[in-house]
Amino acid sequence: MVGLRDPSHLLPPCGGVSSCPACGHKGFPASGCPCEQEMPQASPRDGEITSKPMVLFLGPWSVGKSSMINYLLGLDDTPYQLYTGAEPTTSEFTVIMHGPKLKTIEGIVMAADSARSFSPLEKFGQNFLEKLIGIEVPHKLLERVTFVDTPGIIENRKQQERGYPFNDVCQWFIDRADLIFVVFDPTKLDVGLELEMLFRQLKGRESQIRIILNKADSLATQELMRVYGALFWSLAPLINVTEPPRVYVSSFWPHEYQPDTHKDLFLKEEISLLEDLNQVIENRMENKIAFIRQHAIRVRIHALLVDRYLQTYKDKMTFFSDGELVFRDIVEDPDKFFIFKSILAKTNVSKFDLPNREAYKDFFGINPITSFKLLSQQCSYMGGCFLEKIEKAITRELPDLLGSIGLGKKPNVLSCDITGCGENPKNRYKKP
Ligand SMILES: Nc1nc2c(ncn2[C@@H]2O[C@H](COP(=O)(O)OP(=O)(O)O)[C@@H](O)[C@H]2O)c(=O)[nH]1
Ligand SMILES: [Mg+2]
Repeated sequence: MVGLRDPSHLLPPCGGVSSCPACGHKGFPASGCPCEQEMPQASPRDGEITSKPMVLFLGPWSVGKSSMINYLLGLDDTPYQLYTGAEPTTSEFTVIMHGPKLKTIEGIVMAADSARSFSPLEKFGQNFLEKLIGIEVPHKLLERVTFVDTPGIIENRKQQERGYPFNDVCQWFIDRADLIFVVFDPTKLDVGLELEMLFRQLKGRESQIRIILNKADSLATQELMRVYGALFWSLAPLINVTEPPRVYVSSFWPHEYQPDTHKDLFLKEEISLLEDLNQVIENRMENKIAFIRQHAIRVRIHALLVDRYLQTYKDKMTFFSDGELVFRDIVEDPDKFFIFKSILAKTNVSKFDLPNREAYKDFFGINPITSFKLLSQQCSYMGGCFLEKIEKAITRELPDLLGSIGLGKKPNVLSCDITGCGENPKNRYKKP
């Protein structure tokens, strides 16, 4: 294992001067308030819950994402090889999954198959489905994990030109990924708007992020150190966590490293990355339960907030009031009515879990307040109350389930597949 020096001293101080509306956090960077969460998306479907762990490859174009997948799966010089090149090559989201024989599956087919975890992607429209491709490969590693290759970020291209909501699609994958490799190469460390947007979307998924400084074989050791420092310097304002993310420095392709480069380091880094991948595969059940619990927490907070908006609306309404005006007043300035503060005061909600209040303007623009019922009215004699049930799931049932998995856990065959089952794991896919 390589002991990387603690690079936290490289992190510049938080640059912003504003304070977070959600929690009063001072001086957050341009990438947004660290305390605000996204609103809950549509409920997870069965296919998503039973799916294999997903590893997502993100980053600028031509940094070696497709080459890395080819390398990890040993696909180079086989008919399954993903296309790579120095120009922006991948324009599709490619899902590489296990299948009995090599097969390409069109996006429309994947989205139509409700047994697959990708059917919710249909909501991003036909233009996107044309840019979604599935490849089934009979590879052992893919029995346990699914890889997703993405089109690289191109800073000078406007999002609209892609013809589909690129950021929303990325967010969908980010929310579900068990491991997110954000790949860079030494020539593309500059941070532009698209990359900044990407890191904003990664907020809340910091523990899944691994930064890869790829193509390290193209630099001599001293130059590599400079680039490593520059990478942290560029990324620090974009990541709102005190602990710096794990950075893997190596060259993930099958060719020999250049003579004057730090070969031992690259090999050790690669082994660490494979161990990391193995951990994710081993923890898949825990991660799924954590995903469902995280979703339940968001749904609960959302329900409490909508309830608070509705209660405030009912309190303000008189016989002569114009409902539309009353509610607009509330939604324009929820703080005047202590909507968010009262949730913090009355319930055990963390201020860091509160969603972005601006999003509620859009939410109520689409879902009129009058279409909701108070939580106190959402109880039935047999079924109990909605709020109590979700609280029981968050505080008791899901943690109990997690505990029972921990107790019953045995080492599985898979760990041997990747690491060789020893103290010093072997990389099966590395050149001899
Ligand atoms: N020197 C070096 N070049 C690499 C490495 N990995 C990929 N490349 C080259 O970088 C270019 C872009 O690779 P590609 O996988 O298509 O990048 P993507 O756009 O991020 O998927 C190709 O010409 C690759 O041969 C590496 O580890 N070292
Ligand atoms: Mg590519």
